[in-house]
Amino acid sequence: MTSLQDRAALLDNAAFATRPVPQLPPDKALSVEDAYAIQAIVVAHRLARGERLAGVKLGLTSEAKMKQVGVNEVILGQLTDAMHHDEGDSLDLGPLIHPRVEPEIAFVLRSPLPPDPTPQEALACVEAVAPALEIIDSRYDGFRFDLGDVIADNASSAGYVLGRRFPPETEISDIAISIAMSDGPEETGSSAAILGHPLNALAAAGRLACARGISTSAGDVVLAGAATAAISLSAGAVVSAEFGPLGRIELRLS
Ligand code: OOG
Repeated sequence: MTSLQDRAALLDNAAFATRPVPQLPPDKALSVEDAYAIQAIVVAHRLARGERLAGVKLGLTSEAKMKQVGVNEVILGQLTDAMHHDEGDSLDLGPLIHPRVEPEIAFVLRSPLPPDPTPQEALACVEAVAPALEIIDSRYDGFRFDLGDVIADNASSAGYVLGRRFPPETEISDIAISIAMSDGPEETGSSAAILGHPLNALAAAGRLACARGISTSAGDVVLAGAATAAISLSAGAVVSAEFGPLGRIELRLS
């Protein structure tokens, strides 16, 4: 059995070298405990290279996503400042393996999330709500993984873009969301698909973060998880996502 450090180094190198690695065979499947320990080391490698923590993301909070990857549990990953892109940017796909994009609801925190908040208590920690795109990129061959693999791989985190910010009390319970690539594929869903309400995801982020010793702070971004299945990205295309009253986000890919 390779050590947790070795497994983390393997995943970190896979991202760095843009070369995927095989998922672990079923008889070597990681416990959730070990998987989060590996994630912590993967993130520590990024911080050692000068990146700063920027928040957390939830994954697999909608049926569409769970079905797409065959994993049925909500997972937590960590965001760094290097993953942040502005809407006007052109996203260079070169450093990514087989990136996908998904539409999300994001929260910007005004104060840390408490350990096990109700959705209302979590809302009290919010400075702003915003539509968002998340770029995911599995470090595993063929985007194939089990629960432990994907947690260890920092929940496939690779990038995010925030749209316009709205006040915390903005109605977000059932917003129609669609995402499309200029070269074809498209997905539609609703913010209600995110654990029934994105605030349930925010509360889950507080619970999961605390359980794994991850703290959140004012200014952090929390991504609530995708409302639709993810779409593969291709260079030269443009991604556009519509979030009804929250507006739209466009991202050019190069
Ligand atoms: C796992 C991460 C999923 C989400 O929003 O559901 C995720 C994956 O699909 O690679 O970020």
